[in-house]
Parts: sequence; C-alpha cells; structure tokens
Amino acid sequence: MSKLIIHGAFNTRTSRVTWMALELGLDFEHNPIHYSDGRTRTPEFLAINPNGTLPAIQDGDLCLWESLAINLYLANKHGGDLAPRDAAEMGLAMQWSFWATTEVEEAALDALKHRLLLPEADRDQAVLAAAEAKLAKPLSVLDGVLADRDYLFGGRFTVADLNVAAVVGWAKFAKLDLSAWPNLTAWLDRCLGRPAFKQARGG
Ligand SMILES: N[C@@H](CCC(=O)N[C@@H](CS)C(=O)NCC(=O)O)C(=O)O
Repeated sequence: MSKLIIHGAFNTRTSRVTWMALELGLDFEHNPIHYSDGRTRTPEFLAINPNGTLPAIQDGDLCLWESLAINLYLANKHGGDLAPRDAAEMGLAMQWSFWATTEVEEAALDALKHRLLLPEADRDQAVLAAAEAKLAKPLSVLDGVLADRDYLFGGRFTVADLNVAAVVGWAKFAKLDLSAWPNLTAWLDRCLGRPAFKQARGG
C-alpha cells in the first residue's frame, strides 16, 4: 500500500496535519513545498488541490485538502483515542472543527498578521484591535465549556482538541492577552505542550 503523502511546509497550516499524523504514529512522506516558491501553482499540484493551497494529502488514490477535514479523516481512518468513538462524538468533532474555522480563524489570523507576521510598516493597530474584539465572544464560549473539563469531550485529547487548539493557538502566538480565559489558557497549554505538536512544526 502506498504511503500517505503530506504536502506543505511546516510554517503553513500543514503543521496541523503533521501534528495529527505524528499523534497517530503514521508513517508518512513529507513534501515541504511552500506557496511562496510557486510549487502550489504547478499543474501537478493543482491536480491534487485545485485551490493551490496547503496543506493537501494523498492517501492512495484519495486527494484531500482543507486542514481540519484532513485531520477528521485521518482520525476516523486510523482510530485510537483521538478518533470519535460514536456518531455523537463525530458530531461534536465536526461541530468544534467548523466552529474553529468559521468563528475564530479569520480574526486569529488578522491578529497574528498585524502583531507579528507582516513587516512592521504594514501592521495596522485598528485591524489588530478589531480582531481582538471579535475573538472575545468565541474565546468566552470555549472558556465556559472548559470550566468543568480538561478536554472538549470524552475525557481525553481528541481530534477536536487538536483542530481547535491549532486555530486558537494563533491567538497565543500573536501574544494576545488571554488572561480573561483561564480555562482556555490551561487547555491550550495542555494541547500545545504535547510532544507531537512541537515535532509537527519541525521541532
Ligand atoms: N482553509 C484552508 C486554508 C488553506 C490556506 O489558505 N493555506 C495557505 C497556507 S497556510 C496557503 O496555501 N496560501 C496560499 C494561497 O492562498 O495561495 C485549510 O485550512 O487548509
């Protein structure tokens, strides 16, 4: 059987997928291309992911893109503690993953860009402030849910925690003040403290 191939450099959303693959102990081939080097625009890569974005995977004949969907697929395929155990857990894993991408990701990325990633001259304090304001509601929701538990559901670290932490982690990397959400902060430290997370980003 052919080996799983994960396309994308560590400093892209691909690290979400390498994190999952490492958690699952998968043997995979890593193709560390970056969108800045033009290799996501080749006909070969567009045949794998017509969006021309990273990450993408090839698993046998299957090509998949969308980082959080890839992780749901890998968890479901390989099982173990990270995988949903029944339909209810699958629903919760999808709920949290869609929530992360629709309610958190855009504002967290704005915060990261305007605090850290963009050249200083291009950073806009108004965009940063708007992103922080927009994040307050979803981060409060997450903090509230985590008031009586260590992980989102099931009493263990699952694909849902991984997917949400990978997105919410951008707020931490943007050095936003998260002290208003102590349950969230403790949970994020638990998730991002996992050895596979560090390894997934190239050590
Ligand atoms: N929703 C997609 C977003 C993918 C995405 O935008 N990836 C970035 C790298 S982190 C990219 O490839 N950008 C290049 C481009 O948009 O052309 C996912 O989560 O996989």
